[in-house]
Amino acid sequence: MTDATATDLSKDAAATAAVALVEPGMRLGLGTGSTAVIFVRRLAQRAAAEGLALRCAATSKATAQLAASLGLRVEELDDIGWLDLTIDGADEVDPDLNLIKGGGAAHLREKIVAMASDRMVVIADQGKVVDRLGQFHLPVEVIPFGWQTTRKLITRALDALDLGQRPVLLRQRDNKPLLTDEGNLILDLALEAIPDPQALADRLSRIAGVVEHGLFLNICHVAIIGRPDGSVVEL
Ligand code: ABF
Repeated sequence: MTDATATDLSKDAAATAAVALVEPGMRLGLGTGSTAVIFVRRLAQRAAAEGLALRCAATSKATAQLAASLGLRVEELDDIGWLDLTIDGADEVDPDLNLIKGGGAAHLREKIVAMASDRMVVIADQGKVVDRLGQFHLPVEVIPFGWQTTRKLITRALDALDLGQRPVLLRQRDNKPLLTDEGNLILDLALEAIPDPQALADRLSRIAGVVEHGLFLNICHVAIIGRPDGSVVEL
C-alpha cells in the first residue's frame, strides 16, 4: 500500500466514525478540507438513507456548495443560531487537543463555527498527530490594507517570544496572492516549533491587521484519528 493510499483510507475511517456521532435533528457544523469532504459525502449518504432531518452550517463556500449539491440542508450560521456538533479536519493535533488549522485557508470561518458548537470533533489521519505544534506553517489571516506592516508586526511578535527570525510567507495561488472567502490574505508562519501556543495566540490577536490565526486552543473536544485498516483511535 502506498503512503497516499494509507492516508486516504485513514481519512475515510475517521470520517466514517464521525458520521456515527450524528443524531436525528442535529444542527451541524461542516468543516473544510479533504477529510471533511469525505465526511460530508458519507453524511449525505446516511441522511438520505435514513431520512435524517439535519440543519448544516458550512465553514467555507466550497463545503456549502458540496453539501447542498448532495441534498443536505445548508443554512447561514446566524439563521441556525447554535450548533450541536462541528466536524472538521486539522493540520496538526497535539496531545492536549490543541490544533493548527488553516492549511485550506478557511480557519476564520472554521473557528467561528467551532466556537458556536457544543462539541467540536476533529477527524484526521495519524500524520496530523504531533507532540508539539509548529512543524506545519501557522496560517494567519490578515486584512489586505497595510498587510506588509502587519507582517512586520508579526515578525516583531515572534522576536518578542524568542521564536527567532522565521519566514512569514504570503500565501499564493496561481502566482497571485490567495484571497480567503472573506477577501483577506493569508500569511504562513514557518516556525518549526511553538513552545507556548497560548502566548503566541495572545500576541497575534493583539495585532490590529490580524483577523484570526490558525491556533485552535481549548476548542476541540475529541480527535478521531483514522488508521488504514479502517479502525480509529480517539484522543
Ligand atoms: C481544514 O482542512 C483545515 O483547517 C485544515 O487546514 C485542513 C485539513 O485538510 P485535510 O483534511 O485535507 O488534511 O480542516
